Amino acid sequence: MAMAGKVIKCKAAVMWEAGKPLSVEEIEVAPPKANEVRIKVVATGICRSDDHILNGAVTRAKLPIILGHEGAGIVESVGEGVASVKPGDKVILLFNPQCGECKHCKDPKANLCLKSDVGKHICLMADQTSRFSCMGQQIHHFLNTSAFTEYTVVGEYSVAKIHDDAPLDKACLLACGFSTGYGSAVNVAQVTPGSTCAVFGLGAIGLSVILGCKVSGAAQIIAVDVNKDKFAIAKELGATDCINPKDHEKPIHEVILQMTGGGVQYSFECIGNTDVMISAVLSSNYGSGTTVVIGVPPSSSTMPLDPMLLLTGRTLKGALFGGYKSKDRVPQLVLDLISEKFKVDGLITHKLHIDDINKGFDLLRKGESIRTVIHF
Ligand code: PAD
Ligand code: ZN
Ligand code: ZN
Repeated sequence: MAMAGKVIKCKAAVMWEAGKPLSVEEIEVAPPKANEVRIKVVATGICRSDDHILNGAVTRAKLPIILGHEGAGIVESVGEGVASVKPGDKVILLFNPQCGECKHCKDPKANLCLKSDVGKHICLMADQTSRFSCMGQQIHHFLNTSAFTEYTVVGEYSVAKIHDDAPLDKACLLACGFSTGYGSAVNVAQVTPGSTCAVFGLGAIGLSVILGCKVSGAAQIIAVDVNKDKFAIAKELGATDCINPKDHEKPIHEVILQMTGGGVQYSFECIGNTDVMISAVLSSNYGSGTTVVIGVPPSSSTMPLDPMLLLTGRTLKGALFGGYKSKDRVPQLVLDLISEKFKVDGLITHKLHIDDINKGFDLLRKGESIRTVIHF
């Protein structure tokens, strides 16, 4: 490849400061070092987890930084020792990596690879340096991925080769939103046929939970959101009931207990609001209910929960990336997308050029978009 081994100059959206819009700049992207891969990003979704950093609710990332983690693209060049991908391959970025060697990768029940930067926020490559610079300044990496740039560099454990027929503008949602939600239902909760479910928050995550509940054969799927504009798409994807806490005087868990004669078997928090996490537990069945926490709360949050709720047979769990081991499972999910076992089209409401990325964040904050997919 023409640029292999050389610095590439390209466009990227840089976050210099929390609470300010991203700044689209020309940056330099260094070539990949050993066990690293340089990728031309083709499409990337805007996830609420990017906005948590940008709006300052989550304060752990190092600045300046290139956000974005829901990306798909094509390998440009590879460093020494890379065996699983080659230039020209279609790939998906893995914010939740799979190195295959750490204690968690070797545990069939765990999916949180120790190479993950979630909760650590080192925001650098494995050798503690960055491959990005802008106007002479080092720019940090986000969640081992950084997708709001035409070219990015990631460790080999943070990228999966996918089928050549994959439509990258849709497959990018499998890098986060879709897989996280769908896997939370299918994998983490293991929703059973004929069961009752409640899904709190109808963004890409919550709507993908609905898809997972439906494919698992749930009989009742109650969708909860404060924005009634989300209800049409929720119904289209499989929700049987849509309820808005603003329409009820009593707490929403009491409404759900009444609707279900004692609570749902599975509830999912897909917002990142600790009060709603408690509502989700309170909505679950006495004796057997399971609640899965997916939403990322603001930094330093805690949650007062009556332990009697757990003693009386409820289970509270949480997971990243739908519990999937990413490098193993994402290529399979892409095959299911190609064969139309599921569709993500309904989740993509907007497509914007990287120059207009701040408009994408405005749409998300106003509740007008599900996923905006950025192209370059
Ligand atoms: P989103 O902002 O598109 O969707 C959230 C939805 O919740 C919106 O429709 C809101 O209207 C709704 N909402 C807000 N407050 C309330 C409330 N009090 N009651 C009911 N509904 C409410 O976000 P998203 O779908 O992109 O992400 C959802 C969360 O999941 C967010 O916190 C994100 O950071 C987290 C996430 N987790 C993982 C993971 O691996 N666990 C991955 C990706 C995203
Ligand atoms: Zn995400
Ligand atoms: Zn690992």
